[in-house]
Amino acid sequence: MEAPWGNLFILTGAGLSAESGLGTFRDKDGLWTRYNLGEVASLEGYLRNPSKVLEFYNARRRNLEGARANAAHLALAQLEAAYRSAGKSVFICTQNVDDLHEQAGSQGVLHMHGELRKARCGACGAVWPCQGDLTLTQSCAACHVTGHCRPHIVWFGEAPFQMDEIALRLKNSDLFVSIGTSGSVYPAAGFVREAKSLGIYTIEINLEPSDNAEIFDDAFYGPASTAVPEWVQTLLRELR
Ligand code: BJW
Repeated sequence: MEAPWGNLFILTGAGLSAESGLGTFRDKDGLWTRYNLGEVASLEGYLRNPSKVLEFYNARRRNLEGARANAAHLALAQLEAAYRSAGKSVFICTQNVDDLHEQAGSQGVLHMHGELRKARCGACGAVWPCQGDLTLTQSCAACHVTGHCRPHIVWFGEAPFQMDEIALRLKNSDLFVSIGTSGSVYPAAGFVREAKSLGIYTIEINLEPSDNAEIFDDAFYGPASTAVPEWVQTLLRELR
């Protein structure tokens, strides 16, 4: 396939951060093998037992404290900087709620499923940075209502963030790359089909074939910390 590309749309998932010690959702030791996703990742679960849901995300936030961007995050940031200098663009749309892309130096990352280090008021919608634990006794700094603080996370049944911006970026890209995602959660899992229908070349980089593997034009399988830097080096060589 003709390269180098002009505008890259990169979709990332839990597999990208797995080697930073954050774990995935659906692998054999994944979060959903230990927790009931309906209980901890839905509005209904939160309304039934808010303390349990806040504690689930408080523990995840604490776990994030020691996490460092790995070679895959760093390679994507390097790719973005090189593309920018060459007048091209790399857009990262992540399903991840960690901040490892930002830690690696990527700019303008879109977190379609929210961010662990932000909280939101369920009453007025105000969003603020959140480093420590969220509790039910906290009140919102904007509307002063107590007991409605929640993590700034997109739960099942809720609309992912900035879908219009995502659609626009996808339409304007000429290469779609999916990294470290099982392709089982929509709407993100549908992006590859959308890209194909727009005539965009598609690549998957994952530990193993995802649920959508047969749709991609090309694929590289292996741990993200080696597969992503190798792929990035190929693109950087083509750029020179
Ligand atoms: C490695 C690796 C290494 C490991 N190197 N790789 C029926 C049909 C279609 C849709 C639906 C349906 N029923 C319900 C729906 C909709 C629903 C949905 O998709 N459900 C499915 C379960 C079927 N979706 C929603 O409800 C979404 N909202 C929605 O659709 O609203 C309607 C709407 C759409 C558009 C516009 C307006 C309105 C919301 C989804 C919210 C997802 N939330 C979660 C949890 C919150 C965040 C958190 O707590 O952290 O987001 S679920 C969880 O899954 C998390 C992730 O972002 C998401 C995706 O998971 P991901 O990243 O793919 O992780 P894994 O574990 O699944 O895969 C990891 C992969 O990495 C594996 O393949 C490994 O092999 C690989 N890997 N180690 C490289 N070292």
